[in-house]
Amino acid sequence: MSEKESLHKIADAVLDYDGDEVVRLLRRELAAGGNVEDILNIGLIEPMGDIGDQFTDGEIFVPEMLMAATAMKAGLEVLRPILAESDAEPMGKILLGTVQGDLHDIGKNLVTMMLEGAGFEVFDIGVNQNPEAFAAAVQEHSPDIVGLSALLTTTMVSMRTTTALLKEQFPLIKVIVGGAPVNQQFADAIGADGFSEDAPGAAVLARRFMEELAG
Ligand code: B1M
Repeated sequence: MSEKESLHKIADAVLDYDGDEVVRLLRRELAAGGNVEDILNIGLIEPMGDIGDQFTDGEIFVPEMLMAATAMKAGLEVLRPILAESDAEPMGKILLGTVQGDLHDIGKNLVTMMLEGAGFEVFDIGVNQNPEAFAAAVQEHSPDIVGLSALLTTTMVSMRTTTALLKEQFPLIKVIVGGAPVNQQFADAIGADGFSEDAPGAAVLARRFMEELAG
């Protein structure tokens, strides 16, 4: 079987909502020396796009979307130690969360892993966090950067209120936003310092901000 075929088998297992099979195939792929980035992109992220399309087309409903997410997350947990591997001195502290009204956390979890891999100490406060919860967590952990994730067009408004509150209470803090409906234009409009469309990009952006903060 070619590497491409074996990666598509992982994707098929996500589409079959079969987390055990995802984990089994993924471990086999890693043992065979498979490329981690390809495993992530082709085996785990691509099928979630297909799941979204099936949901849009009315072929599946929320329970199926949740089962696919559970299978994908099982695979992500196998990759976590590899993605988060870092020998570097802590680069800085970053606080991450999904904004109020939004329960999507796979993208945020991926951002967490990439940031850990880039040498950041990450405080992940979870999903459905209101602006006050972000502000309280900043007070508690004193991060250099705050990252906000949103997957719904309806929760982007919470990104705006959270950014506004953080900027009012902590003017020096850098705010990064991301998630499928978010773009640079929106980030600029709400006064965020940065936007990244994916997890590796968020790590690059965060490193750049740390260099700027170091002066
Ligand atoms: Co939801 N859902 N969902 N869902 N869901 C979407 C987002 C949707 C596009 C599906 C669709 O209609 N095609 C749609 C949103 C439409 C819109 O607003 N435009 C949608 C909907 C409508 C809903 C509900 C409203 C459905 C309902 O109840 N009728 C409901 C809302 C619940 C709520 O949040 N209040 C809902 C529920 C769910 C589940 C709970 C069942 C489940 C989430 C499980 C979980 O996360 N634990 C789920 C899922 C799985 C999806 C899809 C299928 C997959 C999302 C995903 O994990 N993608 C999604 C369809 C899609 O995305 N095509 C969909 C993989 C992940 C790696 O990508 O999260 O985009 P993503 O993260 C990327 C980037 O966006 C970026 O980096 C990551 C990759 O490197 N990124 C950042 C993310 N955060 C970042 C932060 C950064 C930087 C980059 O800096 C801080």
